[in-house]
Amino acid sequence: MLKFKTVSPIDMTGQKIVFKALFTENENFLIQESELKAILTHYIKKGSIRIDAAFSDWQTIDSYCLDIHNTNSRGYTGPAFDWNKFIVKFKCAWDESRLYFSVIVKDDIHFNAASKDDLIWQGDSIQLAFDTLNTGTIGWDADDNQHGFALVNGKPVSYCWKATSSKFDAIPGKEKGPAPDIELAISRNETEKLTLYEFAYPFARYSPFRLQEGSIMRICLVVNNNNGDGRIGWLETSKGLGGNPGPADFIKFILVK
Ligand SMILES: [Ca+2]
Ligand SMILES: [Ca+2]
Repeated sequence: MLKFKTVSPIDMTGQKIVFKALFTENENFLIQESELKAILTHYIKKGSIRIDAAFSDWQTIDSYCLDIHNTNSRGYTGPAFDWNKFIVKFKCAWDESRLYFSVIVKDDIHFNAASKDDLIWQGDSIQLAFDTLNTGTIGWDADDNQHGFALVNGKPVSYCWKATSSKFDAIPGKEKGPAPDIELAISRNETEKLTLYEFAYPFARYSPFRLQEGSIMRICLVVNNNNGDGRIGWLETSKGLGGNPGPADFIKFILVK
């Protein structure tokens, strides 16, 4: 194993690193450049997070930001939107049995009028996909999943567009549809213009990923924006979900203590 230190902490902002290896036998160099970036997800003591769309229980966890630098508006033809007005801060954490997310969305107008749960992505909403075995395939694979969360007419809604295959864990009934086993709270603060999401994935929803220090998968988080006149676009942690789907572009998601 090769240990090294980075100039600044590893996060979603890529740091360019260059590995240079000298082979003494023939004095040839091997130079490899790569961009180091990842979401580091910290352990939190079991029972410390309450799913209530209130975030005082997340104070010890650092947040990641998505802003104008993370926008994608593919397919949108409406009036120009100032993406400085739409900002997301999110956090993630794990304990021995659940994977937790909190997402704060600064959004002047919350709009989601989905007539069916599988259409929640067209309004203000979250889409979250896991590549649980970190395979990074070009298209979807049996170990990938995709869920969504939205406040529709004041009511929190969750939906599973793709579940991981039960061949990994023999858990039956993992198919498209509502995901009531994901504990979910969403609230809207009209004074502050904030939409607050908090949710926890149980085993059936992250399996075959394992909750232990050093576990790695790939994820993509998309936060859609609609102000009442169609899906303007979205903020994303990477490509691979809002547009052409597939985990090849997803960002690494690493469990640390
Ligand atoms: Ca909470
Ligand atoms: Ca909106």
